[in-house]
Amino acid sequence: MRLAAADLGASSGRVMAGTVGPGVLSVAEVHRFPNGGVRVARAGGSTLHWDVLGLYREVLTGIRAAHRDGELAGIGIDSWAVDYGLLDASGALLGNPVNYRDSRTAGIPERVLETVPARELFGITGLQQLPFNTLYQLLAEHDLRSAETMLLIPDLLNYWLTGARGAERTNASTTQLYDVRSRDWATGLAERLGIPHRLLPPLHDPGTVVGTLRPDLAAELALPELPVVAVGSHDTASAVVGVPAEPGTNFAYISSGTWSLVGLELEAPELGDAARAANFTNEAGVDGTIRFLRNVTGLWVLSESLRTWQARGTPVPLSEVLAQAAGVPALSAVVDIDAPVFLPPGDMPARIRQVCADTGQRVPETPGEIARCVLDSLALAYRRTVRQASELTGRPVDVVHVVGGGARNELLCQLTADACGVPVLAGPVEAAALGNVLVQARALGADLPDLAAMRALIRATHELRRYEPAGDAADWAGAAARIDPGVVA
Ligand code: LFR
Repeated sequence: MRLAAADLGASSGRVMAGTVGPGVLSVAEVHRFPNGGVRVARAGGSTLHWDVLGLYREVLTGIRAAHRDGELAGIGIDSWAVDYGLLDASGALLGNPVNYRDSRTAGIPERVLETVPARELFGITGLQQLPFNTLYQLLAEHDLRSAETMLLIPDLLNYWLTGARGAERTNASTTQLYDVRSRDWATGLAERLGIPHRLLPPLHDPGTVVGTLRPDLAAELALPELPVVAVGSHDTASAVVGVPAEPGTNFAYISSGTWSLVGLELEAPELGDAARAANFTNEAGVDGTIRFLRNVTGLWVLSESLRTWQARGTPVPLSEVLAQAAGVPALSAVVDIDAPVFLPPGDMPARIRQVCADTGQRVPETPGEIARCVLDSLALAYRRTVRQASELTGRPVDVVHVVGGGARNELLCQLTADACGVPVLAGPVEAAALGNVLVQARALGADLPDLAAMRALIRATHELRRYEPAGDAADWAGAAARIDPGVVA
């Protein structure tokens, strides 16, 4: 069975052609395109948007390209979470979707917490506090009166493909308007905060066929009226499907890309005070699982650094930066990579230097030193998060699976093993696309009864790379104490 999987990340999107059959699983990229924020002026400032029409066009180009090389049986889209388009009563898009790194929600979380205390909000939604949660973004809208429906990005693209509107559960669970226990919209919460619940469309599970390509669109693209399947439409949910863990192992995962999503797969949400205080989230996974994880600022800081050097007219290729970083002594300077200062786009090398100077450390200067600081700091954040996840749930972690683009970064994988003190199994790089095609394949009749079967197929068809922990654990404990003196190693 051939399937088109569109996987849209914050920095790039791609359409992959996937093949699934007994003992067969592969994905091949047929179309890749850049993505990112587009800043435009408004009265008194500017807003950071996405180019959602451009993304739709690229997805169509990719689907056509995938079909050209062999009959497709279905289409599935996953993307980053939380962002959305608003439709009016006629189904027309109202305004251009705003990028979650825009600052429009400044001050809003604090206001919400005055109405709904943090403990209550977490008790309902199980969600981490991030300034860009959909709830906060909706409250930053100037006017919701003309809006009839809110569609998260993959649901919006599915709507344009099929004409069918709905909300796929894994992504809906990132809105902070979803009740993680009842698995329904938290309509009471929405009403209390002044968000009309008509905005929240009917929910469906990953694996639902949402519709078929609109006849006029199919004709325009010279495609059959293919089924469009709601996959784990949150990219992280698809990536977690793609974590090739052996049944019965105590594993943590890191879905490593623009963000690093670090956590465990649970059967039920963990809604205790300690989880809330540690800012863990309980996002819905495929097949009723819970993604108990924390957002660690990921390779974003490195990609923004590369962008800064490029803009300065001193571009350095990633491979060269990483080679230089490997030669820099370990843990010379570390930062709390999750600090809010690293969230908005901008000159990351300058911010890193500033933080290192402020904390009395050796200030990294060269691209290699900056990159080393980022990678050491990421590994340190992984160490902290894996330990916290284990403590909060009482589950040991014996292995860390790294999936996504970061699985290619050998230095980072080794540092992750060293910092966490357990082996790292790296790969597949294409976990999100694989999770996307596996859920589609099952919806369209493939014999993949559960996550275990899907993961077994990944293990049988993809090679993983193993990194054993090395070095002195005390060095990591010391570095942890450097950025957070409250931490007891
Ligand atoms: C990763 C991701 C994260 C989400 C962030 C913002 O691509 O989807 O899971 O917290 O992007 O949407």
